[in-house]
Amino acid sequence: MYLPKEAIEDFQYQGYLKIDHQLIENDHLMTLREQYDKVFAEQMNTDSQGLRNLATTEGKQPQNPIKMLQIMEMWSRNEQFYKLLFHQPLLDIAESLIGENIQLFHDQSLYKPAHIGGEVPWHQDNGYWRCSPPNLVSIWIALDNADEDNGCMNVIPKSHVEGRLDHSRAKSEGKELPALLTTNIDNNQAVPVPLLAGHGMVHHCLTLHQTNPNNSSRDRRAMVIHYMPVGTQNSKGEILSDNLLLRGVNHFDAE
Ligand SMILES: O=C(O)CCC(=O)C(=O)O
Repeated sequence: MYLPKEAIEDFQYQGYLKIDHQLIENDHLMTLREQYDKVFAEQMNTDSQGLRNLATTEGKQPQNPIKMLQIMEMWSRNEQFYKLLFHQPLLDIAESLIGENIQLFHDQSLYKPAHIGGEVPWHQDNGYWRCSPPNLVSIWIALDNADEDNGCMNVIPKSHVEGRLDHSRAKSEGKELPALLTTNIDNNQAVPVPLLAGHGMVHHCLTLHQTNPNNSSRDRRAMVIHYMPVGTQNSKGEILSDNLLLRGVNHFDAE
């Protein structure tokens, strides 16, 4: 289902949009949760670099109980997450916002376990990526109900119009978090975006957003897919011609 004109205008104005319909039906959701847990279990049992704890500070901290867990490129690890890239309700939203020729920038799972889930500080995605033109969009999908108690998304409406801000290494109790960037902002304007499981929200790559720690007794499993229009360049000015084509045509594909 393509987004109606009013929803597209709302996204363009606010820099984010809470999708008003369920994106992942219940049976599909159960399968995704099962496979999500399977990938995490596989990664925890190997020495691979696949699983990162973004809450780990610089220097050895073996006792660090806080966990903001991330696995990149879920699509390359599990067939269900590969199929999710082509899930029509998601691609229809992406097409409504960035046009018919869509490539994957990347995907990631972001897991805040109950009681010990760490935060993700304020940032713009393009503070990390530095892509141009900055027209990428991300669909954040709740696999569990996500609310203010277990770390739903918070956004600063209209922040995407101010361009890319300077980011620096985030810190926790004075120590740097090597995997996380942040930017100084006044969060009085922050708006929480609670979502039921199977629902999603979309944000622009310049929209400021953040998630709080999960001190609740409920897990918060989420999946994010970052989409880019064909022709997007990386920070070195190179066209990302090889990224997976999800819909439409890639005029830059050399093959
Ligand atoms: O899921 C989270 O906790 C953070 C999400 C985020 O930063 C993103 O989707 O870009």
